[in-house]
Amino acid sequence: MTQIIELSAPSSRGSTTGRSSNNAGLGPEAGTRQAKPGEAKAQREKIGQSEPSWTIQSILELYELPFLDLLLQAQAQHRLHHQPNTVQLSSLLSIKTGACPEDCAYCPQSSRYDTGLKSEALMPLDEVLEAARKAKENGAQRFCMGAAWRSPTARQVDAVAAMVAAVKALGLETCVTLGMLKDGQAEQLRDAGLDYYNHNLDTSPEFYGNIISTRHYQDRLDTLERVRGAGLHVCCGGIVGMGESREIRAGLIAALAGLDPYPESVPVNQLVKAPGTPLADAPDLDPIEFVRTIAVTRIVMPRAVVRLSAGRESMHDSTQALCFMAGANSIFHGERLLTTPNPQAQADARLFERLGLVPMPEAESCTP
Ligand code: SAM
Ligand code: DTB
Ligand code: SF4
Repeated sequence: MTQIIELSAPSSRGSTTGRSSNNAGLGPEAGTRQAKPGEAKAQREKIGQSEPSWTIQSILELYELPFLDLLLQAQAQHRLHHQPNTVQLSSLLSIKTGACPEDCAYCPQSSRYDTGLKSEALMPLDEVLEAARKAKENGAQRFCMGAAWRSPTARQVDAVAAMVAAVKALGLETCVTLGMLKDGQAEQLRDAGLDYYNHNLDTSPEFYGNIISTRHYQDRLDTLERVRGAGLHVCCGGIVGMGESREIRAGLIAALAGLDPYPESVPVNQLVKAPGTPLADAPDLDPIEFVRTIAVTRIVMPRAVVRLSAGRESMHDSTQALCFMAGANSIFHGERLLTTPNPQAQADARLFERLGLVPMPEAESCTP
């Protein structure tokens, strides 16, 4: 029996989930399947032990489902673990831009490529706070600060820890992405008030060497272990649309699901093709394949918040709508990602209105 069937089998999912995938979620019973905030957490704790371990083959079987069956399964899983029609809003700020020594083939901030990006030193605390205040006014719940570093020095972590403490004091959830961490740095950031550390696996172990040569997969895993060991929430995902095969995408999802436990937050980035990078002319990924990737991620990591991350600026509203149907429940909100454009807040507000989506209540967004 494949894991596609096991997903809906009463014995593998606990007593609250025992229904056939064919009637799950969207039929007349849909109302009774929507987890209320308190229930969702209790349900997850019950389910925790019995989640299947995913192989690349079983993930590929999900990918190969008829599109509508896949979407239905994904939305059904979504409704077991998350409040439907709610989307978490994070805002991003590049606190240190460009001049990165790493050679990530997708990244406009690598010093190895001539991308025309103007490098900027670490931002002063007051400017970071001003940006965080604005993000909060505009409805963001989480403020994510990104730095173009391979790995931060002790002094750089001191400076970022001060930013984390100040942003947290505004009543925002905090997230940073600073590259690889050394022993003790995750604990320092946690003590400053950090909620999430973002560190992406980016792609499958097999494909990694095609994209990055200046660090190894194991380096990423080691940092993720330090982050988890410090008790921080893990935000870890990857990028699709880098010319990889479906099997590579499945390999990425298997690697994410194999983290123990799997990340609380999983950003799925569609490559933003930055001029000057080796991937500037990567072939477009079929939007349906992108939606499939979101759906498979949702099914394989049902309790995670799945973030429809980079790439929305060039994505049709209908594709985004399908991504929400497939279980995406977080976005970056605000007109910039790190160095590239993101949809205008007004455009997102219109899309939410058209789709009947609302921002996720804060209590729901922090501890999935
Ligand atoms: N330097 C740190 C690191 O690499 O961990 C933190 C910042 S880095 C820009 C954060 C993540 O942004 C990367 O891991 C990658 O997944 C994503 N990213 C960077 N450039 C991208 C692009 N052009 N399109 C999509 N995602 C991108
Ligand atoms: C993540 O997975 N995606 C965000 C965030 N984590 C830091 C970054 C996307 C960057 C897109 C390219 C840019 O704007 O520079
Ligand atoms: Fe540097 Fe991070 Fe960009 Fe890689 S992804 S080049 S490590 S900023």
